[in-house]
Amino acid sequence: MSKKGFIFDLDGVIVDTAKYHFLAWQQLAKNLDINFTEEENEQLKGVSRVRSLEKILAWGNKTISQDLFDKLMGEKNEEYLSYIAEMDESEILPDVPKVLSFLKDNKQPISLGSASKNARTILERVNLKSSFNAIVDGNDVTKAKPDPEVFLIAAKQIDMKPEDCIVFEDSVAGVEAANTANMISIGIGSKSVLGHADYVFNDFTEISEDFIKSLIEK
Ligand code: B16
Ligand code: MG
Repeated sequence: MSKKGFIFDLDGVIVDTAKYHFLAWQQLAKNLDINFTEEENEQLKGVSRVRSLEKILAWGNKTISQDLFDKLMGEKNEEYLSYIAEMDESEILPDVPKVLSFLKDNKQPISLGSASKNARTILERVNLKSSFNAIVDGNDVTKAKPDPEVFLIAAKQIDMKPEDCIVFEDSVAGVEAANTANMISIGIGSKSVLGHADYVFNDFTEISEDFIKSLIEK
């Protein structure tokens, strides 16, 4: 069988941590008297921590000092980590382990490509760290998605050319990053949001082994 590089986003693809980000950002917004909605939280998917806080402050028409900004970012992360600490394997999204095992059995290199600085902790919690040949996350990049940097580094770490890589992504910015990197983009979510991806599936239960084989042989 030929070889392709498979790059997975984390939040929204492997686990649903958006709900924990939401709870932590909501607490922060409440303390600042800002009304923060689930719709707004949707717009923070794939967006870095710094940029997320900038957006929340802009929605609430608030300006704060750099010191307070840094303090709030720290507090938000502490709260987020308290939810992460409770995670276990039951939070892995349906059929993700099946797809990872299929790729491993067929000797396909696998990398993580996430914006999160907590990616390694999350993978450890859900016991998936050893499924990845490389892990590239928010600590390894200088430019956030939609910049392709995270996926280009991931491709390099698994010794694959960008055009031989396939990216699974749930965010608009992430799909854009994969497209810019000249990789095949597979959107996980709704077609109405991720219409710019090469393929879109609601979740991994819709992705067949035959489809993955066809990508490998492409
Ligand atoms: P952290 P992904 C992203 O992860 C999340 O979708 C986004 O909501 C979050 O703000 C970002 O990570 C940074 O996360 O605060 O843990 O560094 O989807 O790229 O895996
Ligand atoms: Mg994501």
